[in-house]
Parts: sequence; C-alpha cells; structure tokens
Amino acid sequence: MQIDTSPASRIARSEALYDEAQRVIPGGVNSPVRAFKSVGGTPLFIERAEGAYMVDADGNRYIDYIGSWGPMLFGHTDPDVVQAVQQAALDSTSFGAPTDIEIRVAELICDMVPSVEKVRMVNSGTEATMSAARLARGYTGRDKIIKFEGNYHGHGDFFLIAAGSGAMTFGEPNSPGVTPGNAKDTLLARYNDVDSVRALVEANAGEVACIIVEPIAGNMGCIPPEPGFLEGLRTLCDEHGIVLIFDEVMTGFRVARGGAQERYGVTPDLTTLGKIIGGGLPVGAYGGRKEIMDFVSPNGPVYQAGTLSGNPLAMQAGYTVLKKIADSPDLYDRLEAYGQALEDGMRATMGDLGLDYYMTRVGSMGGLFFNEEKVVDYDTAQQCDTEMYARYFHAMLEEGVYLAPSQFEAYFFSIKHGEEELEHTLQAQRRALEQIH
Ligand code: KE4
Repeated sequence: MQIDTSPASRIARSEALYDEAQRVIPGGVNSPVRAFKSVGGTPLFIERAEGAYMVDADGNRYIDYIGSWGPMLFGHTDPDVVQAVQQAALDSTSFGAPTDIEIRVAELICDMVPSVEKVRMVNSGTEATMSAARLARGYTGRDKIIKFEGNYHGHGDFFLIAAGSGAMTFGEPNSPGVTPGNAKDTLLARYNDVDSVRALVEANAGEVACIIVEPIAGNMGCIPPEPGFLEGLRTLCDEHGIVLIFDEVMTGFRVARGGAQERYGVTPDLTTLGKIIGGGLPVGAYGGRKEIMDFVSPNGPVYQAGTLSGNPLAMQAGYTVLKKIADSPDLYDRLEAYGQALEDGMRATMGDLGLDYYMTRVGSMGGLFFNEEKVVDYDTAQQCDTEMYARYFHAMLEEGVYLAPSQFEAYFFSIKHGEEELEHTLQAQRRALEQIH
C-alpha cells in the first residue's frame, strides 16, 4: 500500500471545502472577489473570528485586514453586537411591519451624517445605490447618470460599466447581461478629473439626473480625492440642477463619524450607506434632503421596497454599532493612531528595502499599490503590478496576515487592532517584501 508521506497542506480542509462548494455554488463562492481569482490559490474557508482575528477551517489564525469588507469597525464578535442580535432573535427574526428600532437607527444616521434628513433602510449597498439613482432620475425627470471609471457601486445594471472592485479585477468592465439600453444612459468620467465631468454635463445639457461618486475610492485600491475634486462636483451639480450622490457604503462611519462628507466638508444631496451600519448583518440605506427623500414611495411616486428592509436583527446590530460610534468621542483618534503607526512602519520598511510602491490611507482604510507612480484614477491603478501584489498577498497569508485578495481593493482595520497586531503586521510585511521583490 502506497503511504502518502507528503506533508498535509496547511489548508487541506479549505481545499476540500472548495471542491465541494464548486459543485453547487457558482465559482464556489457567493461573491466573486472571495474566490482569490486575481491572486490565485485556494480561497480560505473561514470558520470563526474574534476581535482582529479570523481562523480558517484548518485552524490557521490571521490578523484580519478586510473586516468583512468594512463592517467590522469594532472587530469581530463585539459582545454588545452579539448580545443584541441574540436578544432580538428571541422576539422573532422578522415581522414585515414597522418597528421602534428602525426609528432609532434612522435618528442616529440623521444625527451623524450631515446630508441626511430622512433615510430609507434596504438590504445591501447595491440596493442603496440602485434606489438612490432611481430616486435622482424620478426627482429630476432626467435619464442620464454620471459615474467614474473604477468606482464600484454594487452590481446594479447601470453601474456595471467600467466598474471597480471584482468587475475591474476580472477585467470585464462591461459585464455580459448589461443591455445597450442601460449602458447608454450611464456616462463615464475620470476620477479626480472635474473637467472630464464638466465635458459630459455640457455635452448632455439638461439630461443628467445625478453624479454618483465614491468620495474616497475604495474599489480600485484606496484612492483619496485630490484637493478640489469633490468641491468641483458640488459646484457643477449646483450649476446644473444635478443630484450629487456620495456612495459612502464603504466610507460611511469608517473615515469619520459623518463619513467622507464630514472629513472633506462637502455635502451631497443623497448619501448611500451600508457595511458598518449593519454591524455585519445585511443592511444598506439611502438618505438625504427631505424634499428629495419625500419622492420615495409611499410618500412620493418613486417606487422602492424590500421584504426584509429594516429587519429587526439587522437593526439591533446596526443600532448597537451606531450608538457605540456616537458614544465614543475618541474612536477616530484611536483608529488614526493605529493607521499612522502602520503607515510609518510600512514606509520605513520600503525605505530600508529601497522600494517605492505607492501607498494611500484615509483613517482606518488604505491601500498599497505595486506601482511606482502616484495612483489617482482607473488608468494609473491599471498600471499596477498585479503579479507582484499576488505574491505579496500569499507571502502575507503565510505570515498570518489576511489582506484583500486583489490589488483593486482597500484594507481595513478595527478598534481591536492594537500593539501586538501592529508589530506582527510590520514584521510580516518586512519578511514578505524581502521574499518577493
Ligand atoms: P453590497 O451590495 O456588496 O452590500 O455593496 C455594494 C457596494 C456599493 N458601494 C461601494 C462603495 C462598495 O464598496 C460596495 C461593495 N464593496 C465590495 C468591496 N469592494 C464588497 C465585497 C464583495 O463584492 O464581495
């Protein structure tokens, strides 16, 4: 009998699960970026997580720098969130009727997000952005929307045009199934280039309903707005009666209590939210000026609905997180302190190794581009060395650090990332970069 003496793979269980998963789930995953296609290798099946750490099906432990792609601002298994969800479940998991807790969540969002006077809960960021764009079209009576190459607003048909995130990673900027009819009303501008927007607005005078933008791009890596970019969009929208939508699904409550709009002092007409406001449960929201939001059914003619919108478990989780944010005056200072130490350590390593990759960070989200020139938009992001990123990703995984499995994503950390995690991450990065470059 031939005895297999090869060392069992350290991810044998994930490999087995991946085989099983692919038989019944497209690509073995329920969201494409999880499949590790752009970095190669077997996606890790995660069994549990706590604080700043995730543990995979083989028992390997990682410092987590995706935090479920943003929601885990307070780390995994925050005891207050867990308790709130457990308690809510005892009263049923859904009613399909209005509840008190939905009012409390809406009040907290209205209190903390400058642009939001009224807000509607939905079940994902995609639903939030689709609904906000439909509302802008209904409110203005215009058809066209302007988005930016490399910005990702979920998988709504009219957004999957030169999308960021997974669509960008797969190099399929125009996804099959998006009809020419949809695509024709979506106009593409260049991120950080107000002139490219002005040209579209002037060429489509009186036809543009909204401009939707990630105020900090997080789906082509992390790209902050250049000075004047967001202000320029605000001015253009004021001049032409266009609805300005900040897609803060990722940046909302991530980069400041009032999101990017508070951090940069530019107030949109509508804001979309998600991720953090659900504490890890499926939640999205769109909100803004009363006069626009009152166009939403049943008050107004723009229809939008959802069986599980405002779901009591998700609302209890969201309320718990939002209340912790509202009651933690030093939260963003503490996140900034970790972020600055992480960035300083990474730059020191780059200097020691003679590397000059391009690095960005805004609060507790950031990116490392394997590109020697400044990355400001889709084109410069595309010039990144994605092969090098893939080697870096796997080298960091071997070191127990779980980064985003794509160059075209951001990293996130939580309030539970502390001294021990910082030291481990910086040592891991030094070893990883020494190994790959
Ligand atoms: P969801 O439909 O995935 O909840 O949200 C869509 C969305 C909308 N707007 C922005 C700015 C977003 O970043 C997202 C979703 N972000 C990705 C991460 N790049 C989710 C991860 C995934 O697709 O699995």
